Amino acid sequence: HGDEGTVTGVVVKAKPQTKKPSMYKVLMLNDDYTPMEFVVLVLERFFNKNREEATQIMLHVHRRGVGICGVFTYEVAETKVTQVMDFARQHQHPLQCTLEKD
Ligand code: TYC
Repeated sequence: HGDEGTVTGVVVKAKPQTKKPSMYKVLMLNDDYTPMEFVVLVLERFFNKNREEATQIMLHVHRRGVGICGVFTYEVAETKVTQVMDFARQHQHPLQCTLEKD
């Protein structure tokens, strides 16, 4: 009797009330038919790249097969992909763009 054993405590940690959203990469894929100039235009128009940055990304995709256009929250990334795919289709280019969790 007397001692009923050690009382173990439960550690309660304050949870941060904000959490960072998951981020998504928008990827551009190479193909044999889309003109280089069109890819540069897409990177300038939809990803706010200047001519030099856009050219570097385009050449990276051309040589390596895939490249990163930018990293965004899911909703923004999905909107970019849709905009690029619609724009490419309007111009009858096979350019492909996709999204991948960061
Ligand atoms: N490979 C294309 C060509 O030689 C250029 C190109 C680059 C196409 C990047 C798509 O995402 C791309 N005309």
